[in-house]
Amino acid sequence: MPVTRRFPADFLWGAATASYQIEGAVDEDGRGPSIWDTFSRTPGRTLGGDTGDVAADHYHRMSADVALMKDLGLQAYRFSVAWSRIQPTGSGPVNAAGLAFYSRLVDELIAAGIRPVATLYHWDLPQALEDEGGWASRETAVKFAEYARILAEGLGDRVWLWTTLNEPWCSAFLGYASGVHAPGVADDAAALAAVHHLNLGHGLAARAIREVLPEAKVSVTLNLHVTRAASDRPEDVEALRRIDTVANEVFLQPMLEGRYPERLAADTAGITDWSFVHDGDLEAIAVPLDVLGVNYYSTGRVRHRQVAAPVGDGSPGPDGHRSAEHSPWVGAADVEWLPQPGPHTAMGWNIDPQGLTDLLVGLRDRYPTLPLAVTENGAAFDDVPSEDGRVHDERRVAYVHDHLEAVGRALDAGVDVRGYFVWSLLDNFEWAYGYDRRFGIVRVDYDTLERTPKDSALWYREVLRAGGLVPVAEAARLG
Ligand code: IFM
Repeated sequence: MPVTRRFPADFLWGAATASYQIEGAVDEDGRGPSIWDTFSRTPGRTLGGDTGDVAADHYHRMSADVALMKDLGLQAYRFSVAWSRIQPTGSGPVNAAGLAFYSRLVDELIAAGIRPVATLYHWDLPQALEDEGGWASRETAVKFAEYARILAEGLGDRVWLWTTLNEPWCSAFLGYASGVHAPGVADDAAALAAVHHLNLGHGLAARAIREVLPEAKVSVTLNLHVTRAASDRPEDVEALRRIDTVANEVFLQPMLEGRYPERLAADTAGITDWSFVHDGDLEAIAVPLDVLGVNYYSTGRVRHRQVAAPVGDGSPGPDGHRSAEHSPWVGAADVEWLPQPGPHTAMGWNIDPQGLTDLLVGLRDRYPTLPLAVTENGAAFDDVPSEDGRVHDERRVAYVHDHLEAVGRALDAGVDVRGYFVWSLLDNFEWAYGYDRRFGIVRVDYDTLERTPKDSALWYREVLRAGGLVPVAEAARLG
């Protein structure tokens, strides 16, 4: 098979999923309820009223799914742990059956030659902790570190890479500002408190993991927003700065530089006084990282708002999450998001691979010694099986191909990118969009729960075999 671009021999090829999106079995083996159980069961919160009750039934099909990963040649698998399986109420003793599930998963991955990459938190907070204030409460950060310690003790050095948080921007701003994600709160001050407690939780959890496992590799995954200003007019440049601050800098700077952005307090002055930041917190947050995980899907464009914001600014933003009434862009009310030229995915997100190159190069320029990994990248399309039973998802193949090219250009520029994880291994519960949006390289038939590798999975297997890009046209032949 022709190889159009070679990647470094030690480049890690993987796929990613998250607990609530695939596991199902929400009432089994002592698992406690999470905020996503509550949220998805609340009428009107998810498309079609979908819940993660069954999802892809991975909890019962884990061994077969690992066999599938092996068949696809994955070198690493990024999964998340459901906190409420480990501690049903988010604190207190370990639920042995819950821990045993992840222990088996890790063992089976290793036996299959696949490196386990474990994320501690991918949005499914135990409901009992939300009842006590959730991420708006400092106590949640402290409990998160206790949970991290339990996992480090329970899974130990079998985990190849630990990730504290997945996309804390979504947890804070979609969960507590726009409220389109669980717990569905619309309170800007709570969202900013959540930002800080997520940052603090990250730092405390990283320290707890390293106390148990001094050799552990620790990371965090951020969905950094690649946004551009509509013009170089000062007010548009200022609009971009405001978005960058609450989208990216509010996580990057505390985690990597031990400070909050200089103008953050002024930007958010009418909302909070940041008195929840205590002495010593920033030192606790700025733990050394072994790798920074980057999730990337699309880009955005902003300008200074010309007219007063309508109720619910409806900004699509690169995350495409609209709220009827509330914006996730706290402290940036006079910023307007502009539609991006296509093509778009089924999420309505524009396809802009160069944004990924720019992001990786920009991070290297700022943090030259920090290794990076693309921990999520992929696309939802309305793919349907053909009469031959296969799923010819050529648009997903092209999307992944072009974004791997973009990673390649970053590597050419000398950026230290260690790996790539396609989102997602399986079709799954896409949060507020329920099962309506399919991101998998493997199709899941939600009636039978049967798995069918799409052409993208077969093509990706060839990429992994070759250790580099193979032409998109090969996908049709393979399928
Ligand atoms: O499905 C999500 C995932 O849980 C987090 N990152 C973005 C994906 C696509 O929306």
